[in-house]
Amino acid sequence: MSLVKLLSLPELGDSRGGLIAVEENQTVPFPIKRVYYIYGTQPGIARGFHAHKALKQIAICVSGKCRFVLDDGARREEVWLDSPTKGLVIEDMTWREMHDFTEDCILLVLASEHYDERDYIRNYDEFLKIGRLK
Ligand code: T46
Repeated sequence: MSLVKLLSLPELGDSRGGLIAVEENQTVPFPIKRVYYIYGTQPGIARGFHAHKALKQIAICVSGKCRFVLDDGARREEVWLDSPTKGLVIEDMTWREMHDFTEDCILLVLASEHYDERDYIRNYDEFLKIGRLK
């Protein structure tokens, strides 16, 4: 199975413009405890470069685009988030990198847990080691 799991978010807009609704335990397969957004990423800057032990997330580029790299220690796959209708499911124990942000990119993230730095694995070798123990 592919590491890239995309939710297709239905467009509810009309002639006035776009509208997309995202609902806990319906569109998103977990209770949403936190929402954050990344914007104004400077040219040439890449972000991420970590995994989470338990956190699950859905990432949506509500404006602009960026390229995600996902890695489970055995496979590395990439996907462009280039539409507000695409929700990328990022499972726990998945290394993620975000590259090639456009100037107008607003990356919205829905998270299954509150912020906890102890859940981060920011070293790739440690990520591989913990993954092998699981
Ligand atoms: C992820 C990708 C997609 C907080 O204090 N609270 C928060 O909820 C978040 C997300 C971050 N922070 C602090 C932690 C750092 O001092 O904000 C700073 C920047 O976070 P970080 O370097 O982890 O940002 P990214 O863009 O590398 O990663 C973020 C999320 O942290 C991460 O969970 O999966 O976006």
